Amino acid sequence: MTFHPASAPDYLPIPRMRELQLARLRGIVARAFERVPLFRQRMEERGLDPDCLSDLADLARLPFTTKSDLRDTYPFGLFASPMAEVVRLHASSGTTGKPIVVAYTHQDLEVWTSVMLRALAACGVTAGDVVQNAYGYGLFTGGLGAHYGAEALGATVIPISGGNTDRQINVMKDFGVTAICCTPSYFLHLVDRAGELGIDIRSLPLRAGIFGAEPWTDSMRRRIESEGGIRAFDIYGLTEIVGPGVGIECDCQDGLHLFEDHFYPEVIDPETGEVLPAGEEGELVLTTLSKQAMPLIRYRTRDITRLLTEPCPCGRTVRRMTRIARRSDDMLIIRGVNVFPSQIEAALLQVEGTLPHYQIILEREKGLDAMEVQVEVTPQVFSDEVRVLEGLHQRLVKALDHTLGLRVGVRLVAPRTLARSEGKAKRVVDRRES
Ligand code: DLL
Repeated sequence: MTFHPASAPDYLPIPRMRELQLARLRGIVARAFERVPLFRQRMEERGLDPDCLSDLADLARLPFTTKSDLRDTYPFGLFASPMAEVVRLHASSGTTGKPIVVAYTHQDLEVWTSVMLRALAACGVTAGDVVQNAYGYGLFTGGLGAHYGAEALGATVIPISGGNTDRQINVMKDFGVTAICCTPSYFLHLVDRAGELGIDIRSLPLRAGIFGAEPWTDSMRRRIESEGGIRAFDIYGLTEIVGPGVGIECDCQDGLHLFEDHFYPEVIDPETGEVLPAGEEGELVLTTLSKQAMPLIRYRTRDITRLLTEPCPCGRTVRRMTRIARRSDDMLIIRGVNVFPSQIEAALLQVEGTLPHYQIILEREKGLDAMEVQVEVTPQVFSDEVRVLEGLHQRLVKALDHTLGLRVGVRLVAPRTLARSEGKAKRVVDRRES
């Protein structure tokens, strides 16, 4: 595997890395303390100031940041740079109708590009590759994140974005694509569709896939690798921290290396908030060590993982985590889009004529996620004409599309059709195979 000079921090001796992290941590905590009122207030409530950090372990004394902090300070309340220095905004779903918004300075974009470059280099992408970037371009971080990293690496980037599967297949074939970036489920959909068109992806020059933005498994990797004739690498990231490029698998495909010179990992018990010893499974908490526009201290990702303790045979010294298989909250990822059941409920409540009884059914059709929301209608509406029901159906589809940014199926059902539960209502039935 060729070595790219930008990857040098991946191999720093561990004591050197810890020194760098501590120095950066002190700087970022001071910045957040001075510029972000919510963070300062929480530090002061605990009698803490930025000088309290004499060791990396002292980080555990600092307050957590959560998704609801981003929601409560919507849109710009956690920014630590004036808007004149903010050069990019991205956004992702929050737990209600409002998105969460994140900001980048020029320097933040450079860091993001550098970690994405290191991510692609770690899975063997080089300047000679032709990269089909099928992550969505726009407010979602996937498209632009992978784009700038691949360009900085010197690869040829095809900024095709998501969707339009037949065109994706033609481009892959005609442009000699050698690497693809998209969600793992979308890639399987591409393979299936190519088969229908009489094209065997295995006969094309494609050799690597950089797949993330949703959970997947080793059995799915085996399917992708055999049906696509490629090697499939897992990439992790989240909007709040930077976007894609927080962690990536290397050639060993055994855990994701974290770019911990920029994103400091801790694993906590999601119930108690206690930091767990290395190797134990819990919730990943990340601190951005260099983010200027929106530093996040101890951000609770809700993603469940475990840090690996053994050194990786690839020689990288940056720590690895196991792949993210689940979350400690109820967030669903549908075709790469984050969806909270609470958003669906909020959208349904905006439309008159439905009862607060609904169920979300998830299935995988031809490799793609399909979501149907079943909603009970009021007895009055139920006895109305078909025309009234159709109007209601359309309003619900619109409201959900508007809130989620995703077209989902809606089925109106008679009052008292959905199973009632004695305890927590079972809102989600997930029939997608892993
Ligand atoms: O999904 C960023 C991204 C884009 C990552 C492209 C990788 C590739 P969000 O939309 O904010 O950002 O969603 C972040 O998605 O907290 C995880 O729950 C989940 N997730 C992301 N990557 C993986 C992965 C992007 N490789 C949320 N495996 C995260 C499992 C993942 N879950």
